[in-house]
Amino acid sequence: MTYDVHSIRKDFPLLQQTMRGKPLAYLDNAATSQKPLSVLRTLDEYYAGYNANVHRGIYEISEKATARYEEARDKVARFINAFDRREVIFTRNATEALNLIAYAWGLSNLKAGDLVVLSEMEHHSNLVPWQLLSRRNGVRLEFIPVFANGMLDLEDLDKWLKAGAKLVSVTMMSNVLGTITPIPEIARRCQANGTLLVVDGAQGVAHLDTDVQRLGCDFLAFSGHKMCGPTGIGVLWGRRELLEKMDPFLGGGEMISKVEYRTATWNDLPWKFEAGTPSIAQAIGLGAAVDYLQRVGREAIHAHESELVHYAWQRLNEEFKDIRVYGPPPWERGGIIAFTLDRIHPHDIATVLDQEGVAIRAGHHCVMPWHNKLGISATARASFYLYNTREEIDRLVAGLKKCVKFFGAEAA
Ligand code: 7TS
Repeated sequence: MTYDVHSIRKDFPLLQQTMRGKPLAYLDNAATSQKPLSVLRTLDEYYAGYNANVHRGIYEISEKATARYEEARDKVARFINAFDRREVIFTRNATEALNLIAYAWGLSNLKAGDLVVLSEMEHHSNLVPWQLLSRRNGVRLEFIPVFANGMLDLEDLDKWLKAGAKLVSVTMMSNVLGTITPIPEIARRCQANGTLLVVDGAQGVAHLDTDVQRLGCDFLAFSGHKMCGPTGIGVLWGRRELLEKMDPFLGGGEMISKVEYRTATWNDLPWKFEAGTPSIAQAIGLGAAVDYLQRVGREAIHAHESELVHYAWQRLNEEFKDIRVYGPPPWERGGIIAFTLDRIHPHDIATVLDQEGVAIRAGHHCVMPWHNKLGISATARASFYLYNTREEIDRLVAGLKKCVKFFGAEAA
């Protein structure tokens, strides 16, 4: 079956609009994705038809809400091939899932001097929680270097594993360089050493066929809004034996079994980690997003994005002599491409492109330390998803040409 991007675009109402009077070319998917009608309708149906709290009401609409919420968990469990549905915990986003691991696992399993290894290209969400942990209990943080071609130095990882690293936490796909990290290989090395592996799947799960059993990691964190789902819903997947042993992250309703004034016992998995009223509509909406992505097919989506990034990489390098494109060659990356143009600030690039109806992001993309390491304050970044087209990349290139003409002439 051929990939029909034009019929896919029809599923996304937001893509039908104009921006600054021009058709919208939405190339900021690493920040958040657009939502298909099936997800929007699912949210509407919930609020208009069976809005009620879950796990507590003994009446029809509450039972329906509970059933749909738990069905969404089953869908997510199948989507990532979890061993067991109880391993899927709903959070607000990937950030909360990563914080949950740092607090609930890190605080009770790590002590001063224990080694936690991250990479140099981590998003702040997979860096600051570990810094907070380090401030509390004195764990030591070390960083696997990223080569100039955007790949991780795995020999350096081996060095830290040999030094007794207790936990490694790395991204599945870099949100700046687009690098697809070799998680199964990293997992093999961690396992052989008895080291836990956390994977930040905020970018990866939305774009790559994800099977936790094949990845071989111990925890995986991701966000619904980057994979056609609503904001306010994320997932922590973890191995059951680890989750069972962990203390809760947040306390409150739903996460308890029995409560007395001075003590309480915990609910079973996964609810032990879902304190308070959860993001009900959003979880059900995420279930609809999973259905949608599976209908299109994740391999087909990845192949489409890969073609787009090949095209973008080639056109950017051909058309601009003063361009610097960061990260690995297109065959080793996802649909993310960050670049700088000599003498033109990335924010100016984004502003000119906005006038052309092209939405990209400029800035440090919450990966400040990597930008600092390179001595740059910002990059411009285009990021693609299942509904983007070659014509939109042509419009990106045309907009950049205007930009070069405008600012290049001014700088000369
Ligand atoms: N990890 C990675 C690799 C990310 O790219 C992001 C968000 C997060 C974690 C955090 O996700 P959240 O849903 O919890 O916020 N990345 C971006 C970005 O690149 N531009 O905006 C958000």
